[in-house]
Amino acid sequence: KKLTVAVVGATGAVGREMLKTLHDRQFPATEVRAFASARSAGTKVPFGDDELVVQELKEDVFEGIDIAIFSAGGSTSEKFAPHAAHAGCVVVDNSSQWRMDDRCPLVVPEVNPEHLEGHQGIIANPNCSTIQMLVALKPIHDAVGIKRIVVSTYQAVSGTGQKGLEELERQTRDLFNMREPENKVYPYRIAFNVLPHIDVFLENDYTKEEMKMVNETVKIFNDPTVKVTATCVRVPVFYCHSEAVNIETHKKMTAKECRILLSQAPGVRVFDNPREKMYPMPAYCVGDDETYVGRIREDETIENGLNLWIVADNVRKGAALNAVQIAEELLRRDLVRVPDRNVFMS
Ligand code: A2P
Ligand code: 11C
Repeated sequence: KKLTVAVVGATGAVGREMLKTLHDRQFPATEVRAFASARSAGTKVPFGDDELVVQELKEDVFEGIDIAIFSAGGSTSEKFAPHAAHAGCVVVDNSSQWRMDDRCPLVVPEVNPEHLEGHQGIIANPNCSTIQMLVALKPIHDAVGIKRIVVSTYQAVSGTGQKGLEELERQTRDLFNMREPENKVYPYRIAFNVLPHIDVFLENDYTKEEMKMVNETVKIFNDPTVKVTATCVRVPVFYCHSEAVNIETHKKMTAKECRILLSQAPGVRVFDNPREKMYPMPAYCVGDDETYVGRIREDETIENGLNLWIVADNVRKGAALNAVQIAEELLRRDLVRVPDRNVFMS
């Protein structure tokens, strides 16, 4: 059966990984098309052993496309996703544009795949920091109920896309060559530095990235009683976000019980043996699909609490892989269709 898939933003850091993920997982597409801005039209991007010619994204390109996976920024999604849905093409969107829209399910396949039922044409892929945290916390929430989450992140520059990767590389080179590094992407130097600032500051003095973790968690868990507070930090690492997570639960769970529970959880790999110096680190998790969890300890300052250290490849599970898994789940559930093509056109 014919199945045409598009990657929008195919020249970007996430878009390239999406093409690689579709190929590696042998996604059953009969045709894959690559789109980006007019700047890249006619250039080529790798797809397995082949190359795809990049086409310019326009409003009328979606006719005949069944699924479009977007990773081209919020404004591109805002403008083009409704046209895709209008053409009967189901959108899986990696930007923050549609995440909190009531019409759009926000899905991590290991956590809330059932939210895909009844979708109206646009499905949102959560923020990378939220995805890896919830893959690890969902089994704990189901077992003992999570009351409160306190999270601090250590986020890689690839979260900013290709330009973030280039900035860290260039600044590192400049410093080694005794040149003053220029800040083009971040407000301050990222090489050999740490920035407690991701995305824009909001009225409440939190950043947008921090509030994404708060609001997306409530929507994905479908549980307004879960309290989340976050500090999001950019570190000079190319790939993989790390998170120090403290949770308070309704019922007691020991560290040992947590290790056993998570070792059976989908998408999770427990990597935790202090005596053997085993704990997850970005340099060793790059390119992997799993969310790694280590440093599992009981919080000795409260009755029912745990500390965890969670690491995952932000470009893979945090973006490309999660989006492709959503597409796979849509196929499995026979949901590759748009019931009403006008929902997003007003
Ligand atoms: P292009 O390379 O043509 O600019 P990253 O997050 O790594 O910076 O990648 C962003 C992706 O989004 C790129 O593929 C980029 O294409 C694409 N993109 C940015 N703006 C647009 C637009 N207006 N229309 C289509 N694609 C866009
Ligand atoms: C970062 N988490 O690491 C961001 C990237 O809302 O999709 C993804 C931003 C988003 O900078």
